[in-house]
Amino acid sequence: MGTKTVFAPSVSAGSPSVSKLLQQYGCGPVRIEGTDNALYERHLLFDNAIDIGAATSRDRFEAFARSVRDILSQRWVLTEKTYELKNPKRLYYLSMEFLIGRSLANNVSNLLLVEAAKDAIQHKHLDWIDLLEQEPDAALGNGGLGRLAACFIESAATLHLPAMGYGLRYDYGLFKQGIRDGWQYEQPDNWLRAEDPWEVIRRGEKVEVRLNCSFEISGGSLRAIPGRPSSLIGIPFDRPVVGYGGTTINTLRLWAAAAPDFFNFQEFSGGDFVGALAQTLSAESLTRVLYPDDTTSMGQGLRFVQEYFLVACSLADLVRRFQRGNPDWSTFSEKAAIQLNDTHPAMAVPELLRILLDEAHLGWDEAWEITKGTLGYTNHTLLPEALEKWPLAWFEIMLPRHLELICEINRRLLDETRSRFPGDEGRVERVSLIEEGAGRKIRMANLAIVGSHSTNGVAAIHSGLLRTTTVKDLADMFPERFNNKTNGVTQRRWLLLANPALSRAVTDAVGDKWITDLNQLSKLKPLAADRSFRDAFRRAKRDAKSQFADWLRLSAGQTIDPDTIFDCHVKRFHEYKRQMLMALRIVVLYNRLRANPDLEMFPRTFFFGGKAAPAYHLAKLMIKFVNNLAGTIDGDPAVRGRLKVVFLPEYCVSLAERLIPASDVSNQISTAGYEASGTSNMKFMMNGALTVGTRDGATIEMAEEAGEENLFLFGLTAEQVAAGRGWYNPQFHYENEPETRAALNLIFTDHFSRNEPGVFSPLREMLLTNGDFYMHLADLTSYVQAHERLGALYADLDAWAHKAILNVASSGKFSSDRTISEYAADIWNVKPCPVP
Ligand code: NBG
Repeated sequence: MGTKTVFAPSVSAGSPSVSKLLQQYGCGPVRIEGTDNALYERHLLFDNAIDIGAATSRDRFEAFARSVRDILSQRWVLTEKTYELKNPKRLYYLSMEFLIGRSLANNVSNLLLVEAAKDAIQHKHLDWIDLLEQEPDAALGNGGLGRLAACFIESAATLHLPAMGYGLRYDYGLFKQGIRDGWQYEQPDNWLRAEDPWEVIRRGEKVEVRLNCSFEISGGSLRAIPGRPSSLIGIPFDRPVVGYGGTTINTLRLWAAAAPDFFNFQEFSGGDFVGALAQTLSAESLTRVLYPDDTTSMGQGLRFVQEYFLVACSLADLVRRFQRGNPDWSTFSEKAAIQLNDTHPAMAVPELLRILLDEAHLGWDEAWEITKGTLGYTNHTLLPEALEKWPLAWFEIMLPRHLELICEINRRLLDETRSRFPGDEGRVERVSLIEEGAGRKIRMANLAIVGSHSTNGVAAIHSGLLRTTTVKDLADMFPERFNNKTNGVTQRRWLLLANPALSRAVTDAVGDKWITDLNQLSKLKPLAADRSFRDAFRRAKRDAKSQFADWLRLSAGQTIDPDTIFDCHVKRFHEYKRQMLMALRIVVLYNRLRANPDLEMFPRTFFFGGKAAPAYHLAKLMIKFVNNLAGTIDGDPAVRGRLKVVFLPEYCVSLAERLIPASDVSNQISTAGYEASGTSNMKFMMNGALTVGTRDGATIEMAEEAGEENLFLFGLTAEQVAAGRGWYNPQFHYENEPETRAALNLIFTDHFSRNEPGVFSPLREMLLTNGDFYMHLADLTSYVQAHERLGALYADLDAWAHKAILNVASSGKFSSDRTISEYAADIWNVKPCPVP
């Protein structure tokens, strides 16, 4: 693995000379390395005052990353200055999650400094791979929702939009996943153990957040002490968000919680030393850790305060910025658009209203119009267990003013409902912001919809279902607010950086404009039939596969054969994502091979990767099953060399960047109607994998773009799933389908759990006796058949390459540049503000 594997030279063609670039970054004669005042040497020696000869890999990484930050710093400052000067409407993206991954290679690439960095590495005899490996993934997110936010802010910067991300600076990101005896165990992700070279702390811009109560935190849970107001301090940490080309460098601002520095000195000197310090501890605990659940709302007090803290800090900050350049509050929504990434920051509705009423002293009507005009809300899931509802009592104790405002919003909403739909009390109950009952709750999705001018889903089918089922009554009342914005991913990270061999082949064939205009890939369509392009495509895939195999051998001691079909299912473990459906398919194949050793079948390697929420026992059991399946198959000489199952622990952004380019097959097999969009499906498509999938989420649109004949779609549609709810019975499939029955029997007779009898019986309940809510058995047969068609195609190398190339060529729509342009035009009304 040499340095050539990381940098895609495709970008050097036609890119400006290094000296010109350094001028763009205002760096004058300062060089990255090699002279007395070069950046790298200075950082290495002086930042930590170490002997250069004794520097560790981590020291070298930090020095290199800081050099890159130095280069971009003046542009970064200039970007903000330009916005201050031109005073454009700005976009603020509020998200509890930003799943950033690593930044070094991405920043170097987006700054167009690949060649310069290469030179520096050569002169300094640095090991680039080793350097990159020193950077921990910034895993401040769970999965798709957080990774989407990271792609979005990169696209916004590339499109020169005056945009800013706001999130929380968790001391601990998503847990690290280990596997012991097949079981997942969690370990803290101490990603800030060593100082992060990208972030800049801005103590001068701290904000104060007031709450109407105080807290005690013990054993990870929060106890509120009513009637004793307190405040928290939000300290901003800024990270550069480099747009491709390095002209716009936006900011991701992450808040860390701290105790106020004026905190109770009286108590301190009065002798309550421990009590006073404990206050600091509890304040800082607030942003200590990311909640590791992606699709459940857990109703924890600490999370509630985290959400409010994000909202309060961010709004105070952006309001302060607004006031610097704008004397007139009435122009607020012409100067700021705020997008709420899911309901997590939905407290922005009452918070903004409060600011406009209590601080700007506007009247209700004007304040309310401005609030709605400024806010937009994105829904990311229809799963009822994920729709946040917070106890009204918590608002009462912590945020009584906000509760008062919510009640007034609700009173007006219900009045309007009653006058528009007289006598329809059922509807009134459903649209209400308050769920009545023993413990009254605030429905955060209703609040976000009512308090904003736009509600969007993340793929066409999902936006449709949102409107027609999940929040139908609100959609009836405010139809003009509802719209769709199909997700996208940034091709800079997911193709240019992650897949240098394919990027090069693409650029050689159609030029490099695709880097900022992914629709250019459609020029590849005619080349699907071109022998030399097919060869180049195949070589690129083969390269990526053997590189992945090398990496797996070196990092985990696992041997895999790059000449098998790489058949992948990587995402969070969840029943609806149906990892068990893929596992059942493998058991069916296993049975076939055991019964008929001469069966013709192209050998396959199955990859699973993903984490389960720590409290989601069934998902953890699914991980255990996959691991046991892998072990049993490995130990069975009957299928050796033909089937291999690999569970990849610690699936994260960096692992996705290695695996996706190496994949032949992408499994997108959620129960139709349950995966809002999916985004890895797009990454696989861009990288030339073929999709086997249900008609769900954005996979439907992928098939529209590429032609259904170029994907392998199967299974029940969302309508069929919904219609089958009343009568579906998995027992029918068990009784009438011999292969289904044999597969389940093998599992239930402990073939994969010889030493742990009965361990998988909850899977039996899930799949069979408890009704198979996600309808695995209904789709198993057609799923197996879809893969048979795919296997037959693989035997014809040209036909396979043809389809795969057509998929790459049709992936243009799934750039987050397209998605962000749509948000900017339809929801935000934010225009580019190029930095000179
Ligand atoms: C997830 C959906 C995915 C979707 C991403 C990004 C949540 C709550 N939702 O299907 O499950 O691709 O959001 O929109 O994490």
